[in-house]
Parts: sequence; C-alpha cells; structure tokens
Amino acid sequence: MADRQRRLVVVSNRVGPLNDEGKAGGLAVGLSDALKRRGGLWFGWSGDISEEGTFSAEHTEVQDDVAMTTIDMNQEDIDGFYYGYANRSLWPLLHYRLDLAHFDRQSDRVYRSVNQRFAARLAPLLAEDDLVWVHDYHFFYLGSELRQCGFKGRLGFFLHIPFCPPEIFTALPASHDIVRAMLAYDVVGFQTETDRRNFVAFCIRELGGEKLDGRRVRVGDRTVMAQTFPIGIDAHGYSRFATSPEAGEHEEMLRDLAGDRLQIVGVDRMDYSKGLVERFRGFERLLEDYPENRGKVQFLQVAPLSRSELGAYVDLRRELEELAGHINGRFATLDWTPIQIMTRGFTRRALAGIYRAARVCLVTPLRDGMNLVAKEFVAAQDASDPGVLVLSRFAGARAELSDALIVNPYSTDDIARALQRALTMSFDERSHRWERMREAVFAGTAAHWCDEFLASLESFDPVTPETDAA
Ligand code: GDG
Repeated sequence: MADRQRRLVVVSNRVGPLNDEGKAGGLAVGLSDALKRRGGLWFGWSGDISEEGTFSAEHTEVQDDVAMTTIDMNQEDIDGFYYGYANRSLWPLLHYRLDLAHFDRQSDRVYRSVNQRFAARLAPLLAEDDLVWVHDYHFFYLGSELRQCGFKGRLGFFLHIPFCPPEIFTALPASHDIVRAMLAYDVVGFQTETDRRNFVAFCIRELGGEKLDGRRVRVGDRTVMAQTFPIGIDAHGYSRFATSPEAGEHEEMLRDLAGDRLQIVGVDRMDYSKGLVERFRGFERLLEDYPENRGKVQFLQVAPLSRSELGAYVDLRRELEELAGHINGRFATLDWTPIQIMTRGFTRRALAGIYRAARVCLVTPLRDGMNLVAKEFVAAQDASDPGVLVLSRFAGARAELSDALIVNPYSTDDIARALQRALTMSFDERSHRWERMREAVFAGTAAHWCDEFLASLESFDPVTPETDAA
C-alpha cells in the first residue's frame, strides 16, 4: 500500500462546488480546497428534492480528479433529517444553546434512517483500501451504518462545529447512541482541544470509557483516536483573490463610500451562533461611550440568509433589522448612516475586497467551531494598511489567532472597548499583530488540515489494536 496512494472518499451533506464561487458556508470552502489537491470521490446530497421517492436518483459529475456523486432526498427526509434533527436539535445543542434545541422522536427517526440509507448507497461504491472521511453533525451514525454494511476499511470523522460539554450534550435523548456510533470511526477529529476534551469526557463519564494515552480512548471493545485538527483556508489562493480586479472594484467602492470614515465590517451567515445581536449592541455602545466616533466610522454587516425555513432564523433576521433601524434612527445624520446590514451574498472575490477596505473586522460568535472569516480577513490584508481583527474568545480560531483583540462576545462593553482600541491603534501595532496572525494563517492552511487528518487515518492500525497503556 505504501507505494500507492489510497483513494479518498469524502462524505458531507452538501457536495461541491469545486470552483471559487461557493455560497456562504465554511465546510464547502475547506473541503473543496482539500479535494482539489488530492482527487477522489465526494458523496452527499444533491440539494434537490425528489418527489418520486427518496434516494431515487444518483448523479455523478467528474471535475478534474474529483467525482462528485449525489443523491436526491424527498421533502419528508429533508424536514426530519436536515431542518429537524441536524439544525433544530444538534446545531443549537452543540453550540451550547439548550434554550433553542428542540427534540422530537420523529426527526430522530428520520435522521437515523437517512444515515442508514446514505450508508446503503455508499457502501457498494467503496473499496476496502479507500480512506473514507465523513464530515459533520449530519452524519454521526454513518460510520456505524457503513460497518453494518460490511465496510472494514478506514473511517474518519471530522466535526466542523463545537462539541459541547457532557453536561449539555446529555440533554439530547439520543446522546449515548450518537457517541457510541462515533466510536465506529477510527479517527474522530475536532477543531479545538476544548471540543476534543468534551468528547473524551463524555466517553469516560457517560459510557464508562477510559483514556489510553494522549489521543486514544477506549469504550468496551472499541478504541478511537480523538484528535484536534484546526481547519484553515487556502491562504495563498485567498490573498490572490484579494488582489483580483473584482476585489479591487469592491474595495474601491467601499473606500469611496466611506470617504474619511473608518470602515468596520462583519461577514457571517445569518445565524444565532454568530453573536450578531450582541455585536450590534456593542457597536451602539461604542457610539454611546466614545462619541468622537459619531460620523467617523461606518459598520457594514454582510449576513447572507441561511436556513430561513426555521423560526429561530426568521426571528433573528427581524431582530437584527430592527436593531440596525434603532441604531440608525438614534445616531444617523443627513450625511451619515452608522450601520448597514446586507442579506444578499457576495462572490468570494468581492468579499475579499470588502475585507481589504476595512480597518476593523468583527468576528464575535457566541460559539464557533473555527470561523474561517477571521482567517480570510487576515489573508486579505496587505502590509501597507493592515486591518485589526476583533475576535471572540469562543471562536475556535482564537487558539491560533491570539494576536487579534480578543473579546467576550456577550459583553457589550468589551466589544465597544475593543472597537475603540482597534480604531485608534497605531500603524506599528496593527502591522505587528497582523504579521503574526498572517504567519499562523499561512501555516495552518486547508491543505495542512487535510494532510494531517489523512496521515492520522492512514497510520491508524485497525487490525492490531495498540496495546494498552500501563
Ligand atoms: C462551519 C463552522 C467552521 C460568508 N458570506 C458570504 C460567504 N461567506 C463565507 C465566508 C466563509 C464561510 O462563508 C463561512 O465560514 P465560517 O467558518 O465562518 O462559518 P460556518 O459557515 O458556520 O462554517 C465553522 C467551518 O464550518 C469550517 O470547518 O470554521 O466554525 O460553523 O468562507 O467567506 N461566501 C460568499 N458570499 C457571501 O456573502 N461567496
């Protein structure tokens, strides 16, 4: 096997695109960068809803060395699996939002069944020596279902979002089933040490498992490697975006609009995990407590709509639009609009130009697996006028980007103080901080993330489990 590279098979809810123009969403960005380099099979949902019967159609499209195979689902599956269980139960819970989590047995049933049917469709496409890499909270059961179908090869799983502490996760009626199912994988990857520790703590406290060494956990007769692999971006590619003509046009447009004013930006899918309400309040507090900024700064929040079928997301949009209206009503003058929120999406190049026009980027999630916007903002800057990153202590990116101004995203005062500090920071300090963050972003790329994960999966020895630590 050593002289031939094993085929990579990636499974994620959505597949592609491989080109530069993905919609808002961090998973696709990280994965397409990884797959483009290595080639392989990418398997998942087509995004189409079939009325004929679920899982009826299978389509394959080949681009470069990547075959993208997708299947359709019907409305009932999408409702139970995607909107119901994945996004109304698991997403809020894993982001520590027990208050927003809904649990019902119908969506639990559909989620399990979709995982099982995905496995049944994927299994015949697999060869024993493939490296199968499953992604994210949509597919906790997929690995164990593939084992049920007889697949004996290497199975890896990566969780893009946080893994909350066992005290919270145990509220999920199926929490034990889910973590037991995760044990069917050989390598289970997390964004941060905190997430990894939470998973290991669940295995030990709830399932009676034990830690064998720094990375391996055993529960009954299963041993998994639980490891941390912080995801990154294609940093070189991203800095090229930032110097493209399209980025230049957007940068110029925004700089012209701002005139002498300093530009603050935020870029997030519209999601309650991103701390947008608290961020808007922090900006309002800046204008209250540091009135010298009135008329001198403007804040653009790009927030493409996401999961708008769900009530919590509809409520969030209403709240943000009201809050922006309130802030503008309170502070605007005839020639100055303090805050603007845009729910339309931009191309990735246009976004890079927007980052470049900004003096400050606000990345203040209440909880985030990693947060690629923070890394993109850093990669888009250049040495002539680097912007300042204000970053939540609860974003996974904080571990690598400690030279950002770190804030508690729940504290309006903290956000306002960090904004004031960012807006008045000397060029030297901005440059110094940016240089160090730039090094981190260029070291921890998407390619590095992928290589590290696959190296771990390849080196895992499923046949002869390592002997236990004494
Ligand atoms: C999940 C985890 C983890 C945003 N607006 C537009 C647009 N975007 C792009 C950004 C960025 C991506 O979407 C968002 O990625 P994040 O990482 O910030 O957040 P999630 O979507 O929640 O991603 C996260 C990630 O998975 C990867 O593991 O980092 O913690 O929650 O790339 O630039 N893209 C375009 N138009 C927009 O208007 N084209």
